[in-house]
Amino acid sequence: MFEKILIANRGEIALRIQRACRELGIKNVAVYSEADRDAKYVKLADESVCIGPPPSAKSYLHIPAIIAAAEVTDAEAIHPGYGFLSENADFAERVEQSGFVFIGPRPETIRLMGDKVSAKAAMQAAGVPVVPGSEGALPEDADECLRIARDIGYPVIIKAAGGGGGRGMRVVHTEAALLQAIQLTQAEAQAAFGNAAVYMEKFLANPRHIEFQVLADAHGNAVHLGERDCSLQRRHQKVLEEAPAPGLDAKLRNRLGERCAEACRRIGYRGAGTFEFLYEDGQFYFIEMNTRVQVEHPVTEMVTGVDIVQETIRIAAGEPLSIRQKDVQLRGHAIECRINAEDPRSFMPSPGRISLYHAPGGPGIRVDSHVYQNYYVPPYYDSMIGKVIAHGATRAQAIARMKIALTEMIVEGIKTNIPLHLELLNDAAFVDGGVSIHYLEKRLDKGKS
Ligand code: MV4
Repeated sequence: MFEKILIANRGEIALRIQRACRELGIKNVAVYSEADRDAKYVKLADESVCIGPPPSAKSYLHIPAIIAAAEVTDAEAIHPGYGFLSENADFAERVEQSGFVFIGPRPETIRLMGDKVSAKAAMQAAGVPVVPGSEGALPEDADECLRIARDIGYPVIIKAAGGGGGRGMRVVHTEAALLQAIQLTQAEAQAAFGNAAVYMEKFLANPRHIEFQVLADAHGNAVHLGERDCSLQRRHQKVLEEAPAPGLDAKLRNRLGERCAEACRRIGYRGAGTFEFLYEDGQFYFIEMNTRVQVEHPVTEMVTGVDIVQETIRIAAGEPLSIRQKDVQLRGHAIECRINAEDPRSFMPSPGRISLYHAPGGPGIRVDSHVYQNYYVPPYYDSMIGKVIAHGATRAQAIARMKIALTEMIVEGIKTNIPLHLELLNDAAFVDGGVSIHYLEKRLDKGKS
């Protein structure tokens, strides 16, 4: 096992990785920008290194500064967390070329999944059901494109191979609009990703977003940890996630989860990964794979008892998975609310000093947050200040516990989205379970009129 790990991230996930290191008996090194000098994860770290000024491009995204920090502290491995450099194949490569272990998949795997065309082809070849669409990237020939769209049937969606997470997409409803939409998406893709390749899929009107968590080690073992329903989102930012997905039956879960685990074995996947699916009319359609630990990993930890972050570290150290598929039992239900420093109606960021702070507690409540009373929320980064996770024997109990927790929670001096969460937890359609990816935005639109 490693003796010392450098954590190339900030905020709650830096603290989360630090806790995993402590439990494994590994020393940790925090890196921080000048804006994060007073952050809790910096104070609690065994060692810390300032890597630059506040803007991410000059600190948390600055590869030479991070590698230099690992060199001066004599760390053996680098954990990237989520966001920032976590899915940057060039970073993973440079970490390894510098003699450190990158805690995550091989650079080739990150690159394969970063290109959504090659990711989809690899998963389809490995037996994962995908959205019907073009075979690979769209050809130059206009008539060919028209024929492909006619075969799929309108509406279709054009997506950039270099996109993902909602960037570089365009829905097309009629044949008359197709060719211009392809050209526009290609031009945008070239400008945004330096890759003009686009592909086409059947556009699903009202799906849910359900994702499967997997863990795979370097010895060919892979397991799935069930799924999360992340349908409640606004502008491609998840707001509330839960596990398991309401109404999904165990047979379908295990069938699809095993397909994902088998795909990992086939491609030699290593580390934690997430298979993103759209789910409509009882069918799963793969769209993308994330090659990192995700923000919402705690709901899976709460229902499986598996520490996903510790597993990523063990896997990177070459150890076998600590669990087999038969050891993975789902217990109860978990919900995560992302707490953001933002106006609950306008969604404008609300950085500033937290003048009063009380974290919730009680049965089944977990709080993953780096903030504290008098902490100054810097304006430079993501507005998420933490996550409240509620576990219960049933979904109804998890909802009830979450409502109690968020009612107890006090965050003053900045605005937060806690009022929005409390509204959602009382919403009849949410309480029923199984709302689509468009539900929250539609509900927010109605509130305006
Ligand atoms: C789709 C889709 C409907 N049909 N693909 C958006 C993010 C990116 N990961 C894929 N996305 C979508 N792909 C087909 N064929 C609708 C979306 C989509 C979406 C997906 C997941 C979560 C939220 C979303 C919000 C809007 C659109």
